[in-house]
Amino acid sequence: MADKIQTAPSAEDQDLARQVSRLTRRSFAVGGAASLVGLGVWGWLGYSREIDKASWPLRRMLEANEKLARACFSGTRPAPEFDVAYASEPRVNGRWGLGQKLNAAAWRLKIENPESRPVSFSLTLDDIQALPRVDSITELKCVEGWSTIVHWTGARLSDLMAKFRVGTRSGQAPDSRNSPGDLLRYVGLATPDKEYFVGLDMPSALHSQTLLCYAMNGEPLTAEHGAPLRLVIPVKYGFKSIKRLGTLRFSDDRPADYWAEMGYDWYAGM
Ligand SMILES: Nc1nc2c(c(=O)[nH]1)N[C@H]1C(S)=C(S)[C@@H](COP(=O)(O)O)O[C@H]1N2
Ligand SMILES: [Mo]
Repeated sequence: MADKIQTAPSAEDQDLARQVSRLTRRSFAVGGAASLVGLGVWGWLGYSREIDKASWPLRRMLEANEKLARACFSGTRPAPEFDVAYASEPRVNGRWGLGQKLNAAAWRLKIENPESRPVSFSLTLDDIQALPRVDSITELKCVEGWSTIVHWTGARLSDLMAKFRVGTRSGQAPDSRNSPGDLLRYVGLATPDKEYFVGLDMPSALHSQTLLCYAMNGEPLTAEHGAPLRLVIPVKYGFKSIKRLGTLRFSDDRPADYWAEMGYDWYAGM
C-alpha cells in the first residue's frame, strides 16, 4: 500500500467530525456531571430503576455510545487489516452453545425470513463454501480487555444474503444504496441449541468484513472456536462473533442478545 497522503477532508468526513464532536461534548457533559456527584454515584446507580438489566444512568451512557458509534460507522468504513505475520491463536473465550457434541454431517444453517418467501430454508456447509472465499486478518477484541490478531477465512454474510435473497421485504437481493427501505432492520443469530444468541443491525451485517468463517489461521475451525461455521464481525466487540452458528433470522424486531441481556451495550460498536 502506498503511504497515506494528507488531503482535505471530504464533506462527509467534515459532517462526521461535527457529529462526533457534538456527541463527545454531550458524553463529557454527562460524565462530568457524574464525577461531580462523586462516590455517591454508586449508591445512585445501585438504586436506579433497571432498564434491560443496567441501571438507567448506565443505560443512557450506553445509548450515547451507540449514537457515537453509529455516527462513526458509515457502513463501508473498514476495521484495520493486518499482515498475516501478526496473526496468532486467540484464547478460547465462552462456550455457551457449544455443549452438545457436534455432528458435522448433520449440521445445517437454518435461514428464517418471515417477512418474505421462502419463509425458511437450510444451507449446508458446501453451500457456504461455494460463496466467494474471503481472507481477512483482523483484531478480535473482547470487552474483557484482551485482543488477538486472527487470520479468518470464510464467506461474506452480504454474499449469502445476495445469493439467497434474504434480508429484504421484496425478496430481492439487498441493495443498501438504491433501496435502503427494502432492507429489514436486523439479523438475529443463534447457536443450534439457542443457548447463545446475538443481534446485529443491518448495516453491520452487510459490512464487507462481516464473515461466516470456516477456517482460522489457515486451518479448519476447531469445535471450541466455533466449528463448523462462526460469525466474525471485526467492527464489533468479540461477543458478537458468535461461534457454532445454527440460525440466521431476518426481521424488523431488534433481536435478543446474550450479553445485552446481562447489561452490556447491545450495539457493541468500536
Ligand atoms: N457460541 C458462542 N459464541 C461466542 C461466545 C460464546 O460463549 N458462545 N463467546 C463470545 C466472546 S465473549 C468472544 S470474545 C469470542 C471469542 O472467540 P474465540 O473463543 O474463538 O477466541 O467468541 C464469542 N462467541
Ligand atoms: Mo468476549
